[in-house]
Amino acid sequence: MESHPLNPLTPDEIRRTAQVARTADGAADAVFISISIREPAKADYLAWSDADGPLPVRRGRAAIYDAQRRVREITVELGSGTITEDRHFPGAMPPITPDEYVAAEAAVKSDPLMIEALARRGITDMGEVQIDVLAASKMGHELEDGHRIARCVPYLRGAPSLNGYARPIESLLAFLDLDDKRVLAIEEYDVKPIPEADGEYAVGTVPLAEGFRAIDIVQPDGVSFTVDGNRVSWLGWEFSASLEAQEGLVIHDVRFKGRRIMHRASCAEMIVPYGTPHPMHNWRTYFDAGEYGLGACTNSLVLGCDCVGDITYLDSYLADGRGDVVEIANAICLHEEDHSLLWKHTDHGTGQVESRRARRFVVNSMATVGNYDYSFRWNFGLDGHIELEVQLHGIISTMAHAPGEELVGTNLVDAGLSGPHHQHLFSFRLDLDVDGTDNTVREVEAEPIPIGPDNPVGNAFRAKTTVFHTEQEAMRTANDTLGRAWYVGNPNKVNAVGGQPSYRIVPMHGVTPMLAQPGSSVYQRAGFGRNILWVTPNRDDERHAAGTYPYGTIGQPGLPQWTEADRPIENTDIVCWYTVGVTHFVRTEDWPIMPVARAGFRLEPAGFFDRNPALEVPPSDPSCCTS
Ligand SMILES: [Cu+2]
Repeated sequence: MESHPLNPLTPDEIRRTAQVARTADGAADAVFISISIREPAKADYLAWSDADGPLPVRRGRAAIYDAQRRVREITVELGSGTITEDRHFPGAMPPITPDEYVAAEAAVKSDPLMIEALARRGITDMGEVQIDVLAASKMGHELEDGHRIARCVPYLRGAPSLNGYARPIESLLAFLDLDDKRVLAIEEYDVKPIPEADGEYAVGTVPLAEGFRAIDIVQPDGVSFTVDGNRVSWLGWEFSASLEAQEGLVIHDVRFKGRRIMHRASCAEMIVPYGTPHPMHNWRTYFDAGEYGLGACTNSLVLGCDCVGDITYLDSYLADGRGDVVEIANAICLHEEDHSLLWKHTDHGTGQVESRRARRFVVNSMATVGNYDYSFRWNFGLDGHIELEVQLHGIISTMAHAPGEELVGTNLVDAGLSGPHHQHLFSFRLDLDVDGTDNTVREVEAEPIPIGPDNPVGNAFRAKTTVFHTEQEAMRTANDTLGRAWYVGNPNKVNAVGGQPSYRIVPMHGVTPMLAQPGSSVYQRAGFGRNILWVTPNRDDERHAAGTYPYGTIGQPGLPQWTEADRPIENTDIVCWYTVGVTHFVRTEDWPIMPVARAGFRLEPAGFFDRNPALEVPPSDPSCCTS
């Protein structure tokens, strides 16, 4: 059987891509940033999937950092072993790769300046010190010019098993040249006492409660889905799930009951801007996708812990800096969950009860980026909805305080220890193809009608509808009080009642756009966070919301730059970019480890089906339909 064109590269294909890419001019000694599939153009893919066309040519794409410190993306045609593109990204810097992180931490720990600064604070055992290697941001510091730097901050971990975030060493900062693994300078601000907070949460360090009896999830007749490679079929749904080094979990070619809904969906960038003005913290703005890699930081999931029930896992294959294959076993989990009621009614005349259980299909992967752990979950429902949920786990970033110090932009979690305010803003790139490739987006929100001839008794209200014609009209924020939602429809098709078959994007949880000021560095560099919605015409090379390589960027790359042209977006192949956000005012309950926080959005059919598409769901038990 032929391989599905959207399957990620196999280990052999990764090795072949690396081997051929090395033959490019000046690439023999290059460091590999990532190796992934160069996906077929949508037209070629659809010709294959929907029109019996030929299988698209299989291509790999190697992102490299060459000996002349140039970032390039080399496309390799795998069949012929030829290079078909060698694209340069002038001025771009690569992300911090996992192997580089380890070397960087070691370099800071062995630096004489750092050793001396710590000794002045009474810390002489470097084995007790933890160094976080943090993406540098762009703050106008002289060392940012001409160097690919990281800002590195120390914590007093004590024993290796202890939680270093309990003991930040304020205010000490090392500037590391990531290319040379050399400390360029250290900076010190106000020295503060090292907190003596208890940060432990692991088994054996906290008392455990009793009374928890087992919950077991069983599917005695087996699961209701099948998986072929990366392609999943489940009760009318079909889609592919795979892992990409930068974006993490990618969902492809989503169809329900045979109709196309979305060609591609992924996390196109995320930013974590911190909101305290202290110079030890005011530069902290992490692009966790573009500066670290959500795929590169993905965990192996564990049955019975991360996922419970009858689980199917997909392994993933990425590349390390040498171009060798890295296997992430159990990178993606696939399973069904019971999800309360789907629909129910008790006929008050006859007493007849009809109820149906909801179940949902969950695709989940999880990335640990420094102190945070993000779970990306795509949930599919029997009523045709898709829900994206980001779960935020992990340990807050911490800050130490002197007794009596005024707190600005941060909340205490323990004596002398606080967690600065921050946001997590994730940009989801949604290449929606609702019932076809050409779509139009319209905003719908509630609007009261003034009392008058159209509304004589004052009860009436309407669904105010605004069609977006060009990109700048579609830069929008959420408005929960008006129930604002965005309908993506196919204007070339008509449903049973004369409307456009549509899916609507509905915000879940409150979403606050970026709070950093227009004059700030992060407002420019992570401009996607200014809006909750953006709509652009679909372009293959507009994949990452803040540019492909955000490390050390200046200006406002990505969405703000592309949308300056104010291109038409009506009845064409469009991409919606939705900003999922959490504004995190840290609570004492977030210490020493956070209970899960959630954010996300839903895609709901709205005039896509002519009736409730879940009528056909059978009762789960005979007692669900009795009078
Ligand atoms: Cu947070």
